[in-house]
Amino acid sequence: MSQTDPSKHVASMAAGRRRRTSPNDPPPPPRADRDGFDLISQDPIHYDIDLTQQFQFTDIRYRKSTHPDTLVAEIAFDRPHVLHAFRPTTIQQVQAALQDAIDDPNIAVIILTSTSHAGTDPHNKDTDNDASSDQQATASFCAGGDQTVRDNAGGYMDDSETQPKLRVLDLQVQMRTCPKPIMAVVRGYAIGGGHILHMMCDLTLCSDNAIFGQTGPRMGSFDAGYGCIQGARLVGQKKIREIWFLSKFYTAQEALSMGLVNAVFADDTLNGKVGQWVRRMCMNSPTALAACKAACNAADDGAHGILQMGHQLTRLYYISKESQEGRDAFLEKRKPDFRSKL
Ligand code: S0N
Repeated sequence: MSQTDPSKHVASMAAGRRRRTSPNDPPPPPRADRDGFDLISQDPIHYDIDLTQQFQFTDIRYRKSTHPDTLVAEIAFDRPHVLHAFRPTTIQQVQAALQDAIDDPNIAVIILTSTSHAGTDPHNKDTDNDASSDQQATASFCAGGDQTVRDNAGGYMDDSETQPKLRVLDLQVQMRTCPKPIMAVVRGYAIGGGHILHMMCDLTLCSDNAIFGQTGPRMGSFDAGYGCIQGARLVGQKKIREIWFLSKFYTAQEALSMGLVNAVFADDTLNGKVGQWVRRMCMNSPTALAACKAACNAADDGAHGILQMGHQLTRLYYISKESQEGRDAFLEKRKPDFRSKL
């Protein structure tokens, strides 16, 4: 798949900055591409590195794009036989991939999705285009905790655990504190714990076949943490209570109208739109995005939220001459002269 011509980006960024020749000139007429966003390529992202085998991942696919326009790590649930429901092993692998993506300076944006592809329609299981694929399963982003490994002793248990755990809660925190934008790309079902994971993402783009909902009260479970708190922040107190108390499902358009997702696209255009959104974020300042994310979370996350803001502040302070003077003075066994470095 071809990547964008970088000169197009320059043109797109310049589109909104055209100078008037005289102060009396009228402002340029409004255009759909006034800020250049519509000029950005909608080519789907080309992933040139597949790290799934290297990390010995069994439950997820982990890929990266190293093209400078699309510095993306994609983490995709890959358990289609259970509609990408997660077991502890799945969550551990998502956490390992996420940490790798956070630590990789060449990754700007992280995508959380599933291996469900265009053409798998949860409303009609017979519409899958690829007859040879196990994607004959209903399209799904994630159907929540795998109920076959739900243990009676207070959590989920598989061979990877020494005792039952609710490991997905650790993943939620890791996503929340991740300094890079995480975008959910949802096809089909985002249900239960899977729905909460999309809510934990900074952005959600979905196919018009997406279906959203919490099932906990029907399945004998609930998430009294971010599942309720972040949900209320997104859709409001009345609506999140409806979502939990009624445990019914919502269409993509309903999700859009209640502020649960950023945008809905026709299934066969979704990958291109994802490429467009990612390319714009890759043009923008990583520190600005990290600080905005920390600021959006700060008020709700108490001391932990302030910690995230403080992390960015301290990182920038470490880069300053003033901060380095403290270290240098210590190493040179002299009194620091901070004022000379202001
Ligand atoms: C999504 C639904 C509505 C799709 O229905 P459809 O299209 O009819 O497909 P099915 O035939 O039902 O499904 C296809 C195959 O997939 C299996 N499957 C689906 N979901 C799961 C699942 N969650 N666990 C295990 N298997 C699943 C089906 O069994 C079927 O397999 P076969 O073909 O072999 O029969 C429908 O599938 C549905 O309603 N699924 C269940 C959705 C659900 O309730 N999810 C779990 C909700 N709970 C959580 O996610 C809790 C998460 C959690 O860890 C947590 C977090 C914080 C605090 C607490 C908790 C906690 O667990 O308590």
